Amino acid sequence: MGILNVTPDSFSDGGLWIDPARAVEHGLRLVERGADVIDVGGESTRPGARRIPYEEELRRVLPVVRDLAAAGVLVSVDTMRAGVARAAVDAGARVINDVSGGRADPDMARAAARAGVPFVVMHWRGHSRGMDELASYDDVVADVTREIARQLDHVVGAGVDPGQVIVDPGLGFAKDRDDDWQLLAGIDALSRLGRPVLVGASRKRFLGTLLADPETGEPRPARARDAATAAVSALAAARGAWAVRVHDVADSADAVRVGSALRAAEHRARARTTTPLTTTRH
Ligand code: PMM
Repeated sequence: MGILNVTPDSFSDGGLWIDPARAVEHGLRLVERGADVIDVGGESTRPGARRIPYEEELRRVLPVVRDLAAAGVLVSVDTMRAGVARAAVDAGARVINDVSGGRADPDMARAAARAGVPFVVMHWRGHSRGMDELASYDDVVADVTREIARQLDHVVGAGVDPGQVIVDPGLGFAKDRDDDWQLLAGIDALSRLGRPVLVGASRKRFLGTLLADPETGEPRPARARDAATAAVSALAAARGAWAVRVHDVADSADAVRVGSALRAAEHRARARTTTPLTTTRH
């Protein structure tokens, strides 16, 4: 899943694609580089970000969704607003990606149900301005899995087909960096909810901290975190993630192939060890 932030202030690509024509061009480039889905968002969710007006979000997102969909691209809309999701689906979006998992807007689950498209339910505890204070867990993997399961029940209760739900641990959203690593190590627990898992690690803080300058302790700048992002993509695919949401698509597309090949080899090896040692041939 290629990221297309049509925002002036996203943490790593803010301002680059605010012009709709350039945004569409970039989306098409990401498809050429191997993206299966382009995730178009008009509102930054970086830590501390303020919300933008509804009309502004619509104005940013709709022309880009419309043009990419018309070009045959599978478009996902990254929004917490039911109205934006509805308008984007009318304009051709085929996935709704709500970082709040239906919690920010009480109409979202119903809108997703009516739209009948895949719906990403991400783990979320609150809006960006105060989310860092909400990063408190007893056992982050168990707590996040339980909270997503509760949200899954909620959206299914509102009419969403459970077969259309994709779950996402929400790396960096009300998580500290150890939480992010724990959640990556715990993808299996999330997979046991029986839904495809989406992982969004691209250029996030926990990678910047991991790669900090050894002399100064300065985190690695966001745009120099793509190799680490690709490494996470390989590991996520090896652990059975359904998709990774990334800025730099080409390297992650290769990395996902590496991870998937490893996973397939592991399955074959397991199948061999569980096959009876002696077989009778007729
Ligand atoms: N992260 C961001 C935005 N949208 N959607 C999903 N499903 N999962 C994520 O982890 C996620 C998201 C923030 O990152 P960005 O500002 O680089 O887009």
